[in-house]
Amino acid sequence: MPIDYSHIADEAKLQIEAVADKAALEELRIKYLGRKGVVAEFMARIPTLPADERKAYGSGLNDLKNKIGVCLAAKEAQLAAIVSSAPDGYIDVTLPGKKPLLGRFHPLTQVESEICDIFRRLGFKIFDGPEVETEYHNFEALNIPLEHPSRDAFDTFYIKLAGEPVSRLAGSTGKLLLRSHTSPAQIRAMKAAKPPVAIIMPGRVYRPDSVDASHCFMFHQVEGIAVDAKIRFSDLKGILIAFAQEMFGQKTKLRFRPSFFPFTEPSAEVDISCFLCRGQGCSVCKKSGWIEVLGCGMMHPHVLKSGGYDPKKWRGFAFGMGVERIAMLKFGINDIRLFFENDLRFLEQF
Ligand code: 2NM
Repeated sequence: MPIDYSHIADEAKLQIEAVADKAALEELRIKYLGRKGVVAEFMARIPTLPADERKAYGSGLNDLKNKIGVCLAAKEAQLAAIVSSAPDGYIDVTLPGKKPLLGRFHPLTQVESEICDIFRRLGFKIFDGPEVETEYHNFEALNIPLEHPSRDAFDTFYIKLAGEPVSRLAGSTGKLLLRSHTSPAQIRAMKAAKPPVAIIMPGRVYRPDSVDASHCFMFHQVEGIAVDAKIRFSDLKGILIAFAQEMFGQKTKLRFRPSFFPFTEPSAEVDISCFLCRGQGCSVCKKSGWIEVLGCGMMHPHVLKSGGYDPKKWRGFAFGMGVERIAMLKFGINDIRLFFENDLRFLEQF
């Protein structure tokens, strides 16, 4: 019975021709012609065959061995020719290319940039501030009184300076802390610029929350302010509607609900109509048709004063949002911890 080894020969030929260096070629030689290689394995079966079949089987195998040998020799000669004819700096453009590993921005960076780009187009300037802040900038300047619960050590990371005990309750001022919102940087920006201004402030903020699917002790905010002589709540609404429609789609509707923040009066929380179910009710909007994404209001006179602006001459609006929350909504992510684990299987999806 003649035995057909041609598919093995074909496969070996393809593999050998694809090789680009001597080491890989040697690996293939061992795979096919080595002591424990493909051919040797077939050879080892010969004694188990009926005597009258051994000859045909053996000569077929010899044929296979020769064919592979010819391919190996041809490739070896080709590789040698490339090396010997290669002048310094020679690049063999016929070699298969290596796919470059493309980097990308972290999904939070992507969303933060998208938010900032929209406000930049609306005329806002981007400012930056320190993450280690003073109690004054983080609280007092923002009209957050000494006895306010957000000043408690359970809600703010205070920084212990050498030799200084950390008290649980922030009774005295003058301590350093990790900013719990980006607003303190806005006070600094106001002090550095004359009104009218329109500023946004992206960055990291810190709060000692227990970590779970929707909380982390560090997260990102984008806050903004606009100050002008006669700016009013309807300007705030217009800016936020324009932002939300750029971010979530032109059909997005906004709902302003009265709320309270120490630094704004009046204050509101803002819901967008659910971009998934268009208000019909789904799991993302918890069947309400609305999703909370922002807080906002008219700047408190105390805050204008802290920024060095005369509240009798100037008014301002302010707003703030969480970048993680918006990224989770946009990408359908259900656990905030995924952003900070740096698992490539997660990151490579964005
Ligand atoms: C919010 C909600 C409402 C806010 C206030 C200020 C500043 F600096 F003017 F005091 N910046 N951002 C603000 C107002 C932030 O986030 C939920």
